[in-house]
Order: sequence, then C-alpha cells, then structure tokens
Amino acid sequence: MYHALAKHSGWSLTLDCKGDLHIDDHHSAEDTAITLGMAFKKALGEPRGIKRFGYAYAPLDEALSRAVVDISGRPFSDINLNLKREKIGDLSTEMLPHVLSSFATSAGITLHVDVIKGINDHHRAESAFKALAVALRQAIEKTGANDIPSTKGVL
Ligand SMILES: [Mn+2]
Repeated sequence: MYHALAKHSGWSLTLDCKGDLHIDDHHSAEDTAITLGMAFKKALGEPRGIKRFGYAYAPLDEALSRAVVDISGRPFSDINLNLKREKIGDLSTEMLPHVLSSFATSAGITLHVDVIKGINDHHRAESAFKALAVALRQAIEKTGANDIPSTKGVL
C-alpha cells in the first residue's frame, strides 16, 4: 500500500522499519504512517505556491475510491474503507484506516477517503491508497504563484 502511495504521488521513498511484529502489526503500521506524515510535512515546508486542494478517484478493477485532500494545517480525517476481511496478507485490515488517519494527523492535512464500491477488500484498500496518492500529488502541485493559498495568509 505504501508502495502504491509513493509511486502514484511521485514520492521517492525508502522506508526502514524495525517494528514489534512479534506482538502485532499495530505499531509498525501506525508509526510508519506517523513518520510518513511528518516527512511529507517537512518535505513540503512552507505551503507556498501550491494548489492546496486535491481530489482524485482511483479504480482498481471493480473497486473505486475517492480521496479529497486539503493541505490545511488542520489535522482531520474521515476514512471509510468498509473492509470486511480481518486481514489482507499479514496486515490487519483495521490498520488501514488507522494508517490513513495517522498520516493525516501528523502531516497536518484534512483528508477524506471513501471507498465508493468494490467487492474485493484488497482492491478496495489499494484503490483508496492510489486515490490518496493522486490527490496529494495534485494538492502540492505548484501554481506558479508564490502566495500562501489561504485568505488568512497562513496555513
Ligand atoms: Mn494506534
């Protein structure tokens, strides 16, 4: 899922995690998401001259997801993946919305992700990460201006 996120958002990402998988996957998933959010925020720096808003739909076969992003400086997320299986591979499916919300919180962005349809949980999850990737890529696109994209002059 991180691979799909990095690929489609245009990130150059190397992730090295020494987790506690002998206990469970919770902290490996959550803490990598928090770290990714921090790295995103740091890499972006002052959000000057960017589009700020981004939204995208991404399908994966029968699954379709929508992600809407605001590089707002206001951490908020509403994530609806509605996954039915307990696990996808070795990953607990409950960690997928947790990963997305942890990323949004540490990146300081507003994030809405909804899986709109789809039968296969792997497809549903992966389409959600791809939609997020494309939305993020759009939101941080340069406009050519040099302003802070906010009426308040600050994000
Ligand atoms: Mn947690």
